[in-house]
Amino acid sequence: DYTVAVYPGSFDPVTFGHLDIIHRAANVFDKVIVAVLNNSKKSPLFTVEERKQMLEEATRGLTNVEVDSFGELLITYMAAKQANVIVKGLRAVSDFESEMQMASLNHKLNDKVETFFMMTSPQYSYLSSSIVKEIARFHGPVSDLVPAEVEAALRVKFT
Ligand code: COD
Repeated sequence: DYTVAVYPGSFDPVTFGHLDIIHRAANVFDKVIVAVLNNSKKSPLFTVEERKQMLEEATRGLTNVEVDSFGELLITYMAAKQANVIVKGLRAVSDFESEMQMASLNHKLNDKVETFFMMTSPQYSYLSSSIVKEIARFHGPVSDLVPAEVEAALRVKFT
């Protein structure tokens, strides 16, 4: 069976924590679609197009990874893509509650869909897009947290 996995998120912006999950998922599943949520309740720093472009650049070497966006229920998007697996990353216990809720709800909406969780690599356990934006806003160093293109894009936003 050919397994298509969707890794959904805001990716505002993509970090080394996200990229670690993408690389590891690409080793396990036949195809990984990184799906950027369009129309988030959060007001994003980067547009969907900007977020997609940064993801595309960062995943260029990965032949079975595709970058896309979606603006509907995840489960609706997955059906259109004929994907049955959702990939999520888990950092701290604090991620667990909402991820558990989403996984259960998505499974209720479509019981063919399974959510697979990957534990963060320890060196990225503290890393989130919000913390990156916070540091960049105050012109702190983010080169260990995000790819160089993202660092440059953050510098532009915050000058
Ligand atoms: N290490 C490991 N994993 C990480 C790290 C890290 N350092 N940083 C982030 N992650 C993981 C997150 O745990 C998450 O799984 C993923 O990467 C994306 O993270 P974010 O922060 O970019 O994205 P979120 O959490 O804002 O994304 C939320 C979704 C877009 C997935 C969710 O809101 C959704 O599915 N919305 C669509 C509408 C829908 O279907 N709603 C009902 C859902 S039940």
